[in-house]
Amino acid sequence: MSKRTVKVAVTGAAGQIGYSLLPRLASGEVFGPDTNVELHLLEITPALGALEGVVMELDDCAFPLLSNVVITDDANVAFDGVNWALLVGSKPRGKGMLRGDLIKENGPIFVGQGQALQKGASDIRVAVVGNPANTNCLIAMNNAPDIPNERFSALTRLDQNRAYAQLAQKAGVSITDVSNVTIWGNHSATQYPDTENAKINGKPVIEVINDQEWLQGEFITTVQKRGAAIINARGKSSAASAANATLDHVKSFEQKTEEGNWFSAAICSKGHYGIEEGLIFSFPLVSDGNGGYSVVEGLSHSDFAKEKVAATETELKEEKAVVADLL
Ligand code: NAX
Repeated sequence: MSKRTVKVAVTGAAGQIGYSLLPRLASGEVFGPDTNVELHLLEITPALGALEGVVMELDDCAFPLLSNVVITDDANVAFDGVNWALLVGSKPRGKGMLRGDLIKENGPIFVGQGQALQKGASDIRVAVVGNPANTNCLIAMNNAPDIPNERFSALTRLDQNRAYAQLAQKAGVSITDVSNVTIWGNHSATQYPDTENAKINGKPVIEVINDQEWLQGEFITTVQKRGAAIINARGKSSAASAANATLDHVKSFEQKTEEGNWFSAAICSKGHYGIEEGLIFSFPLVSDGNGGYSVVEGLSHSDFAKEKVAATETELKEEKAVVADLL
């Protein structure tokens, strides 16, 4: 029987996240041993030489499932017929640059790419990693009217994974003992990593880590500011962990969610939990394993949580206002 082929576009493929992401995509770990992977790699023209070097390394990995690699500086070529588009490429935040400046710099990239995404396969799904991820996703989604809104998502999985690691370390348990952590809102310092609804070995987190001050203080700020801490320590932003989270994100949408658990990703709000419709907001999600997913409803929020969720929603509304002319 011939294998099916999944076509995956990766933008910013010559960057540091791309370098960690591509070999793992090509290895088959995401789509399984019965699926070939065709990579469509997009870069800006000056980076195409470096990208050729990365492709030489992919060749030298001799991955049995990697059926073809396309490299291009044209988004229309990159997204032609793809089933997944991973939008990683964007300009990094320069020294002294404000978040608003970054949004304005990167926004136009996602206008052109949004239009080109409409060349994708009829089942195309889009995951935005490049920052500011939620708002870039909002721009791409609004410039791709032919693609249903629910096919767009932005990455908050790195935040979720960071939260799992912090909780497991604090409680002295393994990662697999932690479940049901939610990241609400924006992939930024206003995100709200929610432990009120999370569990450790099936028990509410507060019963295992009996330290409300830590859960509402240091834990949240550690997760919110982890990206900056890594830049301080490493001199470069997170790459291996960001690539890993991107793969986890795709797997979570591809596979049926484990009974009773959920995962976090930013998707187009339909008004769940009172969040403004149309914002790209991170929610707890379950996937049916057939391309469909839904928001987990009915989770409770304390006054503390409500305030945090409102703050990250406010930030997303402000970001939306900055890019209003691109939507
Ligand atoms: P790099 O600067 O190493 O790579 C970015 C690549 O994108 C470069 O090779 C550049 O040439 C390319 N690029 C720029 N404009 C492009 C365009 N119009 N079309 C195609 N490619 C283009 O950054 P890297 O460390 O790989 O990070 C990529 C993005 O991920 C950044 O925006 C970064 O802020 C963001 N991150 C997002 C995270 C998340 O959890 N959502 C976490 C990690 C990371 O900070």
